[in-house]
Amino acid sequence: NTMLSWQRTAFHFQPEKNWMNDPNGPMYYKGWYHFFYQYNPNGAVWGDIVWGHAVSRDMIHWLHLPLAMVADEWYDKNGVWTGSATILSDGQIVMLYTGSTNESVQVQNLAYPADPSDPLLVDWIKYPSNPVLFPPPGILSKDFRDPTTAWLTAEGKWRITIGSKINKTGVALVYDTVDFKTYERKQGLLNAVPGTGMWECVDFFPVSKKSENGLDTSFNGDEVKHVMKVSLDDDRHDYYALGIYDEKKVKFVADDLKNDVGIGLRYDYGIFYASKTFYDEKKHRRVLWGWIGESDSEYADVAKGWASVQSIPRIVKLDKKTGSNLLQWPVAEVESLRLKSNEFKNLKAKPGTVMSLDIETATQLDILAEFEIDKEALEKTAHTNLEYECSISGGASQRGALGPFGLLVLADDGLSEYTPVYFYVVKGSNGNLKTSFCSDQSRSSQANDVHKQIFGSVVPVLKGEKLSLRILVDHSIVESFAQGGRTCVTSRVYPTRAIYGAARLFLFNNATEATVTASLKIWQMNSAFIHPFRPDQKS
Ligand code: DQQ
Repeated sequence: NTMLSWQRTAFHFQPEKNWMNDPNGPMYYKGWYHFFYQYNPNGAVWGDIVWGHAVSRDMIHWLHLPLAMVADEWYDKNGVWTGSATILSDGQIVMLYTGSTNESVQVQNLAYPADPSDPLLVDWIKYPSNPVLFPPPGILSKDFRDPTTAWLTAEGKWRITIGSKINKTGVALVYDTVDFKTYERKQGLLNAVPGTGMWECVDFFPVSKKSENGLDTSFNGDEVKHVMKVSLDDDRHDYYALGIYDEKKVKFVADDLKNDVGIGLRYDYGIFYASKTFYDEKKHRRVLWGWIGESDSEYADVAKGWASVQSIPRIVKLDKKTGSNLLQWPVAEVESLRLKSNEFKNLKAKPGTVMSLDIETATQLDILAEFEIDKEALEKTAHTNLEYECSISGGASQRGALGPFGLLVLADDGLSEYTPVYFYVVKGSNGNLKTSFCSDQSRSSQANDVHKQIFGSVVPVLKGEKLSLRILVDHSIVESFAQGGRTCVTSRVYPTRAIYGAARLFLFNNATEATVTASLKIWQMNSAFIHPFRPDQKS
């Protein structure tokens, strides 16, 4: 359907056609980044799930490979579901994944490369004695899935965790193994949070308190905090907590139990689910992948013949300045797609301004922007008890003294369609400023079969910091990062007019009091030309 073909992204990973969901088994091996994903080879809706596979030198330019695993055994007949890779100390690769059996029981299975000397890892063998794990007593047969990457214990065993639920409490079960074939269930739970329901795609990894580098999953010690991430099936968002992992007690204890209810931070306040990290030993960083679904109708997905994209891989690290959240930032490799740039320095936007930024086309962009509110307005603005929450606000049209201001992306000339990505600052009753970072889809499209929510959350802004944002615009995806990645918001938008050459970019300030000074650098982005692998590219 050519009417809808503009929605295909140019530099976000997606298969050539059909449905995709969770990232699976990401890793770096013999010079190649490997990416597997939940895939329906038969259509643009979820079902018949198998493992798609692609490889890349830089996590931006991808080559599609044949399916890695299909549903050809009784123990994965109803789906080759999500799993993770572990690279053993001798370089061997172990893949654990969930199979939905012929009777729809969730079991864990082992697979490994048929030829470890093949850097592309094209062929996979399923362990002949699969499954290696069945749902344990007290766990329902459909509540046992998505094994993590394994990490080493002090006694030299490999440990994994698997998400589940007990009544309405989301839980992470723990198993130790030596050979990945037989497992010992550890008593207790790595973590459990009442009321959160089924935990999908648990991820568990260390982040350094000192270094900017990422850490191998097995790393532990005083210089480390642990991250526990769960994907909540009930509300389809990825939540995380920072905390301490006690290996002996087989327990993760979140730092902030009172505000968090154990697991209250979000990777992304927009559309971002079933995410998974891996340690990239080539560049010593921890990299996060997340599934970004559609927010149009299933009917539209079938018409366009595909559904879902993956986020640009993000580096994840501890925010050393706050100590209480992660930072996420697109891998530097995406900058290799930057083409011509435009710079705008110290643009003054008075209250109520909309200013066109003349940059030619505006469908494939990398935008960096900084904003400063004039001091006078900051001082004279009255304190208020009003709270601002992006998702229940009036979006970019709700005016306050100190916001909203930011950018209108994927806008058309007449502003019949636009997506504001903005800051909204409130001066609280104690005189402190509280900043929200939001993405407003309410006027993003003339189409009426698409979701038009307002996404976002509070973003910590420390003394002396300017407000800063980065936005990656790629046709139907807007991936936004505030304050170096403290708060991230990803949305899908489906304009009908602001497409191709008709798409524009505007600066806006809809505050009533504040004049805002903005400086921006905006790059046109090349396409990544993701395509099937051809043998001449092997070198
Ligand atoms: N997707 C997979 C499951 C996982 C869910 C099935 C999360 O393994 O729990 O496609 O999106």
